[in-house]
Amino acid sequence: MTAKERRPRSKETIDQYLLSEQQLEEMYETMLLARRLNERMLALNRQGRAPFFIGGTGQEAAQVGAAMSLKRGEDYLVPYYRDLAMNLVFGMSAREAMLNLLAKKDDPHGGGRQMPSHWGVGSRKVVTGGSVVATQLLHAAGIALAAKMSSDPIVVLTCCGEGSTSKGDFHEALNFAQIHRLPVIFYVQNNGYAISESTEKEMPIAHVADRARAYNMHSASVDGMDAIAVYQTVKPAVDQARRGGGPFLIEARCYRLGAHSSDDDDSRYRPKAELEEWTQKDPITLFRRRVETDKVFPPEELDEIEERVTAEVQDAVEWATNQPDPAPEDALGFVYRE
Ligand SMILES: Cc1ncc(C[n+]2csc(CCOP(=O)(O)OP(=O)(O)O)c2C)c(N)n1
Ligand SMILES: [Mg+2]
Repeated sequence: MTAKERRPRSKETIDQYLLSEQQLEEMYETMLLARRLNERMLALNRQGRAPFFIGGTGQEAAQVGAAMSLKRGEDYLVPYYRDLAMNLVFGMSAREAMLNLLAKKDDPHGGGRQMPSHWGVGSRKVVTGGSVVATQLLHAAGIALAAKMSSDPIVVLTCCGEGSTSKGDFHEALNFAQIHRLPVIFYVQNNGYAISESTEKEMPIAHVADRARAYNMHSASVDGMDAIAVYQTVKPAVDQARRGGGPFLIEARCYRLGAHSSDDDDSRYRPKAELEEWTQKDPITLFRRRVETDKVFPPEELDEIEERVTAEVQDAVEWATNQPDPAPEDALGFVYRE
């Protein structure tokens, strides 16, 4: 019997968290799965088995807490390239994540023809984007406009980094969304850097959330290293947007614990002491400490989740490695109608 089965289960909501025990378990497992996948993906890149990697290490709480606020199968997710954990919440498996990284034929995000981390699966309402940052915010505003015009009670959540909020697309999207009071959440993961540039060099204000004032938009800034705080902030905003309350700008203050991508050396621009300081606030460690201290889960139950996740990632790598590559003759297909 597993530790979970041995423990008497409570169906009651854990009041202080505003989340059920099942949701808290999902939160931990998904954050951990994203972390272990990102670690393996970088290792595969270093082994020469994956051409490119861009990850969300350090941003798991920001992503999982926000994605869990949405209605899966109904609401739209218009993610950016670091949102692996959000995609896991929306139904992506570890095997699928590896199909995408290794550019395999059966990768549902583009059949091995797209860059890794450009996720999009129509049936899940996850919409793919381009590599040009912030363009997805306009797509999200458009989807929200269509929903409003057809009285469809859905919410669109779209993501970008803080660096992307200095681009025109961000401002156009917010302006349009507020004028038309669209059901869209602009969710900015402020991870301290845009490649090698720190936040002070990207924008002349301290908080991304302050940008909302220019558009008379609701806004919030939340500790993005705390998954529970993120959920408690994003969920009411999603509910409000669904009720016709208009858009919301939410900033999740987090930190990019890894390099920008597999192609950059962050030791050349990032102070070591700064990285060490933020490592102490690792969102997954913090979550585990909190649910252990509050006796929501006993340590052995969390250990079992860790073992399950490790096995899942190992299986995913082995399985995906043996899946077929796209046929070379398909390289010229799927561009024009055939
Ligand atoms: C318009 C445009 N300019 C530059 C780039 C190159 N680029 C890719 S990611 C990135 C950094 C974006 O930083 P931020 O928005 O903070 O997101 P983060 O990568 O930190 O999560 C840049 C400059 C791009 N993709 N598009
Ligand atoms: Mg950034």
